[in-house]
Amino acid sequence: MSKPFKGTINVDIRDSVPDWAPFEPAKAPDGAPSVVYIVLDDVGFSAIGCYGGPVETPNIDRIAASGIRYTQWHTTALCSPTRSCLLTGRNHTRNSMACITEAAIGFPNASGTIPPENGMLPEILGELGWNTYMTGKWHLCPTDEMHLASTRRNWPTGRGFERFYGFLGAETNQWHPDLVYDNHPVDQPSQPEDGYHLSVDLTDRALEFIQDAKAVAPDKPFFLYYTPGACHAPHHVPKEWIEKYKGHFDMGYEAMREQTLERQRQLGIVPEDTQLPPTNPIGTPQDRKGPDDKPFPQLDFTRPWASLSDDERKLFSRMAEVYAGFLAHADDQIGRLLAYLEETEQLENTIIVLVSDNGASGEGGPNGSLNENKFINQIPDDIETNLAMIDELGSPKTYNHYPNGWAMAFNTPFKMWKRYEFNGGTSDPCIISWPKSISARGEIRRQYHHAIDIVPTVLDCLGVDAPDTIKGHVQTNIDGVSMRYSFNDATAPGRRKTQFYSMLGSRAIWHEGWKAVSTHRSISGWSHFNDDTWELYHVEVDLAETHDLADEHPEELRELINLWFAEAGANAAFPLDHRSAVEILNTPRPELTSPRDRYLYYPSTAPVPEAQAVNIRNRNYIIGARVDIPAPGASGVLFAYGSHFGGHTLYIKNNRLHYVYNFVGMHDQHIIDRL
Ligand SMILES: [Ca+2]
Repeated sequence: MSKPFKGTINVDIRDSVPDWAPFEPAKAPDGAPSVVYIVLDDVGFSAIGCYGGPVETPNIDRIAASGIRYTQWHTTALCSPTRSCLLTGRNHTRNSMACITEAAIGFPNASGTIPPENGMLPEILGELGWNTYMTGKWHLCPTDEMHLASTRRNWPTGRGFERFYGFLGAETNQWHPDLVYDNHPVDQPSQPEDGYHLSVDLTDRALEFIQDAKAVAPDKPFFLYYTPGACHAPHHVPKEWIEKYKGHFDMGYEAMREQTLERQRQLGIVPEDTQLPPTNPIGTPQDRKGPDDKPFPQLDFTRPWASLSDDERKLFSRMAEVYAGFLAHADDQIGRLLAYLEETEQLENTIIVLVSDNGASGEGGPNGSLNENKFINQIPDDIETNLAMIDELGSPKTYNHYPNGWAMAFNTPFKMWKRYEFNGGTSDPCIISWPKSISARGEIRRQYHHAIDIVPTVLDCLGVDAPDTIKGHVQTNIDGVSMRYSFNDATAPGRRKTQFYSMLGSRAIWHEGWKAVSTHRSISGWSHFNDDTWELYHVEVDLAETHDLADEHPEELRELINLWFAEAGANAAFPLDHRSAVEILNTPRPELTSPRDRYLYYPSTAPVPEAQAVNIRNRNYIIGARVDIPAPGASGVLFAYGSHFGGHTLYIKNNRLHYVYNFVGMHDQHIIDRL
């Protein structure tokens, strides 16, 4: 609420007394800390060093060494939903983010539009005197609002960020990203051959944003939301980072899981007696079918390492090396951020929260891929073609993802991966450091918490109450609880009692150390939710969900399932959507303009995103271009859509008109005609 004017107003200013208080922007209290969120993508529980992983992450480990890390911290099983929790403190379904924004449906639980009544941390802190910056992945804007004719209500600048540099969607090419600066797309500042990589660019901008304001107001604190594309696919990284890991994964994913578990035991990340669940814990296409004889999709089947050919092992190992290099490179960029904060003596009073947004990703399927567009179009990757490209993996020539066996390994000791409500989808690293106030150094915390608890934790640390209204919108209650009680007390009883989970047909409920979880295969189209098989685990002592107690405790299981329905109802979780990816992505959605027969594009305008661009699939079309050719020998592109990995283009070269149709990067149809 604005303050009342307490001056005196008369006809003549000389007889009047000013009062600036109602007009001044808020100032943060003296000595208020800055806040940095570092949100890694699809990194899962056990890739990074301080969680026992095989990837060297000295900078992330340094954050852990100067603070605490949680071993029972959780997320939703996908990107947008978790990010909505991290910024609002509400459950994903209450944020209308039951799934990713691309999967929006016309229901309150999954519209892809976070209600303004669920205010975001930057909206709160910006009004209280913090600068608010974001660099990286947003993924909280519906697809039909990611263009220049759109309202910016769901862009970062529409939700409280004063400055933004990054990308709006789920993923982007790390060598050639779809960059947006504040409210419009921009070209990348340099090319890969000149050393460009998105993780570096995002870090440059983060430092620039902070320094720009510090030059003017050195004591003004900031909130930085730093969300690199790493390590979501495509796994892109300079080759020297990949080479560091040459040979490190030759033992295969099952063996790597054993090694990681051993390190986790030594570090105290998991109890000594933790056992590994089997590979393919919910079945395989050979031994399991859904209701109505629906098949178990191939995507979520892991091929045993022993069954692979030598060539396959070579290729799969390289894919893990690329991923490891990508993560190590991201860690190096985090190091630049830390070095800046240290040099400028800000590190001591900055609250750093580092998390992964969900478990490691199984989207590469059993064999991995060199071009995700093939996978999306259900075209199997061909091992010989991929092997021929092995030295190019991670370069601008690939759009790659590792096989799901590595997702299993990077989620050690858990079952399954991203999309699933087993701990492999939802149990993630959470590291918090604030040297000025957290006295613990490198300690482990075992209290059970969730992404919704981060906003209340930050507000608690800053001494800020969540506002009743934000820009006139009466605020809803926050679901999360503050984790601050556990900062300096490893043995404090946990303050979270219950947490419900729901993602793409997979469901779970955690309550006071026990967890019920359905084995419903995600995006299966199986339906019959009332016939789901539920398993029961005492996760307080069985983190890896290896001893199903459903038969021993049927009444307790029934109570937990009932609690799931109660929580799901309270959190507006229905309807459940577990249709196939194709059905979900093709759901009719509102469009600003309806499809037309004629699209007119002008030179020198901004790129038009795919969802709004002319759709030439499965139809005849004519491309006409009115061109002035000033002199013989002119060349250049008239129209281009897509990239190296799929698309089409019309251009002039050597006095000839060329048209290329590039089907998912594999079949070039090339027509040449005279001008
Ligand atoms: Ca993610």
